[in-house]
Amino acid sequence: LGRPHRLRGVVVHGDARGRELGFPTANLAPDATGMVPADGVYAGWLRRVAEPGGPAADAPEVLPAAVSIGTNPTFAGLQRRVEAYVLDRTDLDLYDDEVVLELVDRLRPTERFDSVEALVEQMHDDVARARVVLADGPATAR
Ligand code: FMN
Repeated sequence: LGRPHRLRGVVVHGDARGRELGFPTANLAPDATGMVPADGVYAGWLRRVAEPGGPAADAPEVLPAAVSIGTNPTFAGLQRRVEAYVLDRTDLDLYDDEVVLELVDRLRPTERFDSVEALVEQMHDDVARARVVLADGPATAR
């Protein structure tokens, strides 16, 4: 992607389906600022902004994530969503937090799967690839 795309927004409630799939996601409010790139699945970093409206650089936590941008066609969704699964963190509660997503690499286009099982299988693969992309850690001075 060259320079990483950045998106910023408040985490809102999605359809609460992600938890059932084994991949709970933080859904960004639809008015998230920043240029929303093409639909697809991305590897990136999620930063919790310490102070609402404050600088993202102050984020105490930088967490690796697999990010989905799209209408969730497998579930016949209509709204375009930006949602992030923080790797290995099924315990995380980010609701109402302001976060910044830094997209590092695009893994694939969004697809409509014929079954939930097929989607979940693909998500496991996405997570494995995101891990490889993010293995070197976040760039520090940006
Ligand atoms: N949904 C699709 O319909 N097609 C996809 O190709 C797709 N890829 C995804 C890849 C990842 C890594 C993640 C985290 C989500 C993906 N999704 C995809 C979105 C899921 O359908 C969505 O996270 C799930 O339905 C939960 O939605 P909810 O947070 O609104 O409950």
